[in-house]
Amino acid sequence: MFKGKPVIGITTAFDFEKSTSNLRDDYYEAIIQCGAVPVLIPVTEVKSVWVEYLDICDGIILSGGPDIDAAYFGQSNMPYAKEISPIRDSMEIFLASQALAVDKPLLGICRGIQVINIAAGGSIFQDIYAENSPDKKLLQHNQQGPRWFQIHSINIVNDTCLFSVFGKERIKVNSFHHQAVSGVAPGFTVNACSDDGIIEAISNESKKFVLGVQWHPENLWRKDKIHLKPFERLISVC
Ligand SMILES: [Mn+2]
Repeated sequence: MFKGKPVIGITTAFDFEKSTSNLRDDYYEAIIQCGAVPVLIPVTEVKSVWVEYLDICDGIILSGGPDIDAAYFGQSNMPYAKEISPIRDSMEIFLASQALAVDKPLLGICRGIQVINIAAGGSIFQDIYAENSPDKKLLQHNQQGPRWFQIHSINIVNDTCLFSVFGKERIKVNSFHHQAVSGVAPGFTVNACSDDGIIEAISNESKKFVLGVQWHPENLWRKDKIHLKPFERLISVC
Protein backbone atom coordinates (compact mmCIF):
# COMPACT_ATOMS: atom_id res chain seq x y z
CA MET A 1 0.00 0.00 0.00
CA PHE A 2 3.04 2.29 0.36
CA LYS A 3 4.55 1.44 -3.07
CA GLY A 4 7.22 -0.85 -1.72
CA LYS A 5 8.79 1.46 0.86
CA PRO A 6 9.37 -0.25 4.22
CA VAL A 7 6.84 0.71 6.88
CA ILE A 8 8.35 1.32 10.30
CA GLY A 9 6.05 1.38 13.32
CA ILE A 10 7.17 3.60 16.18
CA THR A 11 5.60 3.28 19.61
CA THR A 12 4.42 6.48 21.28
CA ALA A 13 4.28 7.85 24.82
CA PHE A 14 1.04 8.29 26.70
CA ASP A 15 0.34 11.59 28.44
CA PHE A 16 -2.21 10.81 31.17
CA GLU A 17 -3.13 14.45 31.82
CA LYS A 18 -3.87 15.27 28.20
CA SER A 19 -5.02 11.75 27.36
CA THR A 20 -2.76 11.83 24.29
CA SER A 21 -0.33 9.50 22.53
CA ASN A 22 2.70 11.48 21.39
CA LEU A 23 6.15 11.21 19.83
CA ARG A 24 9.02 13.64 19.25
CA ASP A 25 9.55 14.41 15.56
CA ASP A 26 13.25 13.32 15.68
CA TYR A 27 12.11 9.67 15.54
CA TYR A 28 9.85 9.84 12.51
CA GLU A 29 12.02 12.37 10.67
CA ALA A 30 14.95 9.91 10.98
CA ILE A 31 12.82 7.24 9.30
CA ILE A 32 11.78 9.66 6.55
CA GLN A 33 15.47 10.65 6.04
CA CYS A 34 16.27 6.97 5.47
CA GLY A 35 13.56 6.57 2.83
CA ALA A 36 10.97 4.58 4.77
CA VAL A 37 7.43 5.35 5.95
CA PRO A 38 6.97 5.97 9.69
CA VAL A 39 3.73 4.87 11.32
CA LEU A 40 3.00 6.04 14.86
CA ILE A 41 1.54 3.30 17.03
CA PRO A 42 -0.96 4.75 19.53
CA VAL A 43 -1.13 3.50 23.10
CA THR A 44 -4.34 1.47 23.20
CA GLU A 45 -5.68 -1.37 25.32
CA VAL A 46 -7.27 -3.05 22.29
CA LYS A 47 -5.07 -6.08 21.77
CA SER A 48 -6.38 -6.91 18.30
CA VAL A 49 -4.95 -3.55 17.18
CA TRP A 50 -1.50 -4.48 18.55
CA VAL A 51 -1.61 -7.55 16.31
CA GLU A 52 -2.73 -5.45 13.34
CA TYR A 53 0.19 -3.01 13.78
CA LEU A 54 2.61 -5.95 13.89
CA ASP A 55 1.14 -7.11 10.63
CA ILE A 56 1.22 -3.68 8.93
CA CYS A 57 4.79 -2.82 9.98
CA ASP A 58 7.92 -4.27 8.36
CA GLY A 59 9.97 -3.20 11.37
CA ILE A 60 9.29 -1.76 14.83
CA ILE A 61 10.97 0.91 16.91
CA LEU A 62 10.31 0.90 20.65
CA SER A 63 10.78 4.53 21.63
CA GLY A 64 12.02 6.12 24.84
CA GLY A 65 9.79 6.79 27.82
CA PRO A 66 9.11 6.19 31.49
CA ASP A 67 10.00 3.24 33.73
CA ILE A 68 8.67 -0.27 33.24
CA ASP A 69 6.56 -1.86 35.99
CA ALA A 70 9.04 -3.99 37.97
CA ALA A 71 6.44 -6.78 38.16
CA TYR A 72 7.47 -7.66 34.59
CA PHE A 73 10.87 -8.78 35.88
CA GLY A 74 9.70 -10.26 39.17
CA GLN A 75 10.42 -7.31 41.49
CA SER A 76 8.42 -4.76 43.48
CA ASN A 77 8.58 -1.11 42.41
CA MET A 78 11.09 0.71 44.62
CA PRO A 79 10.82 4.36 45.73
CA TYR A 80 13.58 5.32 43.28
CA ALA A 81 11.63 3.98 40.29
CA LYS A 82 9.65 6.73 38.54
CA GLU A 83 6.53 7.14 36.38
CA ILE A 84 4.88 3.96 35.09
CA SER A 85 2.69 3.71 31.97
CA PRO A 86 0.82 0.40 32.44
CA ILE A 87 -1.03 0.11 29.12
CA ARG A 88 2.08 1.08 27.19
CA ASP A 89 4.03 -1.52 29.20
CA SER A 90 1.70 -4.38 28.30
CA MET A 91 1.44 -3.29 24.66
CA GLU A 92 5.20 -2.88 24.14
CA ILE A 93 6.12 -6.11 25.93
CA PHE A 94 3.63 -7.86 23.64
CA LEU A 95 5.04 -6.16 20.51
CA ALA A 96 8.62 -7.05 21.51
CA SER A 97 7.83 -10.71 22.28
CA GLN A 98 5.86 -11.13 19.07
CA ALA A 99 8.51 -9.39 16.96
CA LEU A 100 11.11 -11.78 18.45
CA ALA A 101 8.83 -14.77 17.83
CA VAL A 102 8.24 -13.98 14.15
CA ASP A 103 11.74 -12.47 13.58
CA LYS A 104 10.46 -9.00 12.72
CA PRO A 105 13.27 -6.38 12.76
CA LEU A 106 13.26 -4.49 16.06
CA LEU A 107 15.14 -1.44 17.30
CA GLY A 108 14.76 -0.49 20.95
CA ILE A 109 15.77 2.99 22.07
CA CYS A 110 16.42 3.83 25.76
CA ARG A 111 13.27 2.43 27.44
CA GLY A 112 13.09 0.25 24.30
CA ILE A 113 16.30 -1.70 25.08
CA GLN A 114 14.83 -2.38 28.51
CA VAL A 115 11.48 -3.52 27.07
CA ILE A 116 13.24 -5.94 24.70
CA ASN A 117 15.44 -7.34 27.47
CA ILE A 118 12.49 -7.82 29.84
CA ALA A 119 10.25 -9.31 27.11
CA ALA A 120 13.02 -11.86 26.42
CA GLY A 121 13.37 -12.79 30.11
CA GLY A 122 16.11 -10.43 31.33
CA SER A 123 16.10 -7.81 34.08
CA ILE A 124 17.03 -4.17 34.59
CA PHE A 125 18.27 -1.90 37.36
CA GLN A 126 15.31 0.13 38.67
CA ASP A 127 17.89 2.84 39.36
CA ILE A 128 21.56 2.40 38.45
CA TYR A 129 22.68 4.80 41.21
CA ALA A 130 20.59 3.24 43.99
CA GLU A 131 21.33 -0.36 43.02
CA ASN A 132 25.09 -0.14 42.41
CA SER A 133 27.72 0.43 45.08
CA PRO A 134 29.10 4.01 45.20
CA ASP A 135 32.56 2.42 44.63
CA LYS A 136 31.51 1.90 41.02
CA LYS A 137 31.70 5.67 40.44
CA LEU A 138 29.00 5.76 37.79
CA LEU A 139 29.04 8.46 35.13
CA GLN A 140 26.32 11.04 34.57
CA HIS A 141 23.75 9.01 32.62
CA ASN A 142 20.87 11.42 33.16
CA GLN A 143 22.46 14.32 31.37
CA GLN A 144 21.71 17.94 32.04
CA GLY A 145 22.14 19.64 28.68
CA PRO A 146 20.69 19.67 25.16
CA ARG A 147 19.45 16.38 23.78
CA TRP A 148 22.01 16.41 20.95
CA PHE A 149 24.98 16.66 23.32
CA GLN A 150 27.16 13.52 23.35
CA ILE A 151 28.05 13.23 27.04
CA HIS A 152 29.80 9.87 27.37
CA SER A 153 31.63 7.30 25.25
CA ILE A 154 30.71 3.67 24.74
CA ASN A 155 33.02 0.77 23.98
CA ILE A 156 31.60 -1.41 21.22
CA VAL A 157 32.33 -5.14 21.28
CA ASN A 158 33.91 -6.52 18.09
CA ASP A 159 31.82 -8.83 15.89
CA THR A 160 28.50 -7.68 17.32
CA CYS A 161 25.48 -6.23 15.55
CA LEU A 162 26.34 -2.73 16.83
CA PHE A 163 29.94 -3.07 15.63
CA SER A 164 28.68 -3.93 12.17
CA VAL A 165 26.43 -0.85 12.27
CA PHE A 166 29.10 1.70 13.27
CA GLY A 167 32.32 -0.09 12.18
CA LYS A 168 34.25 1.27 15.16
CA GLU A 169 35.05 0.37 18.74
CA ARG A 170 34.26 3.67 20.41
CA ILE A 171 31.64 6.36 19.79
CA LYS A 172 30.14 9.12 21.92
CA VAL A 173 26.44 9.16 22.76
CA ASN A 174 23.88 11.15 24.74
CA SER A 175 22.39 9.71 27.91
CA PHE A 176 18.92 10.18 29.44
CA HIS A 177 18.42 7.17 31.67
CA HIS A 178 18.53 6.19 35.32
CA GLN A 179 17.73 2.56 34.56
CA ALA A 180 19.75 0.05 32.50
CA VAL A 181 19.95 -3.63 31.57
CA SER A 182 21.27 -5.75 34.48
CA GLY A 183 20.57 -9.46 33.74
CA VAL A 184 20.96 -9.90 29.98
CA ALA A 185 18.12 -12.01 28.51
CA PRO A 186 18.90 -15.51 27.23
CA GLY A 187 19.93 -15.40 23.56
CA PHE A 188 21.15 -11.80 23.83
CA THR A 189 24.69 -10.45 23.94
CA VAL A 190 26.14 -7.23 25.27
CA ASN A 191 27.18 -5.04 22.32
CA ALA A 192 28.52 -2.02 24.21
CA CYS A 193 29.19 -0.62 27.68
CA SER A 194 30.11 2.82 28.92
CA ASP A 195 33.45 3.23 30.75
CA ASP A 196 31.74 2.59 34.11
CA GLY A 197 30.44 -0.81 32.93
CA ILE A 198 26.79 0.15 32.37
CA ILE A 199 25.31 -1.87 29.48
CA GLU A 200 24.52 0.51 26.62
CA ALA A 201 23.55 -1.92 23.81
CA ILE A 202 22.39 -5.51 23.37
CA SER A 203 21.46 -7.61 20.35
CA ASN A 204 20.11 -11.01 19.48
CA GLU A 205 22.51 -12.28 16.84
CA SER A 206 20.28 -15.23 15.90
CA LYS A 207 17.63 -12.83 14.56
CA LYS A 208 17.55 -10.79 11.35
CA PHE A 209 17.99 -7.57 13.35
CA VAL A 210 17.17 -7.06 17.00
CA LEU A 211 19.16 -4.24 18.58
CA GLY A 212 18.61 -2.25 21.74
CA VAL A 213 20.52 0.95 22.48
CA GLN A 214 20.44 2.83 25.78
CA TRP A 215 21.04 6.25 24.21
CA HIS A 216 18.88 8.38 21.89
CA PRO A 217 20.30 8.32 18.33
CA GLU A 218 17.19 10.16 17.08
CA ASN A 219 18.36 13.29 18.93
CA LEU A 220 21.90 13.08 17.47
CA TRP A 221 21.56 12.54 13.71
CA ARG A 222 20.71 16.14 12.78
CA LYS A 223 24.15 17.27 14.00
CA ASP A 224 26.10 14.05 13.39
CA LYS A 225 24.96 11.85 10.49
CA ILE A 226 26.67 8.68 11.76
CA HIS A 227 23.79 8.41 14.22
CA LEU A 228 21.37 7.68 11.37
CA LYS A 229 23.15 4.32 10.99
CA PRO A 230 20.98 2.30 13.40
CA PHE A 231 17.87 3.53 11.53
CA GLU A 232 19.46 2.82 8.13
CA ARG A 233 20.32 -0.71 9.22
CA LEU A 234 16.82 -1.35 10.55
CA ILE A 235 15.30 -0.19 7.26
CA SER A 236 17.82 -2.11 5.12
CA VAL A 237 16.66 -5.43 6.60
CA CYS A 238 12.94 -4.64 6.26
MN1 LIG B 1 24.30 6.21 29.35
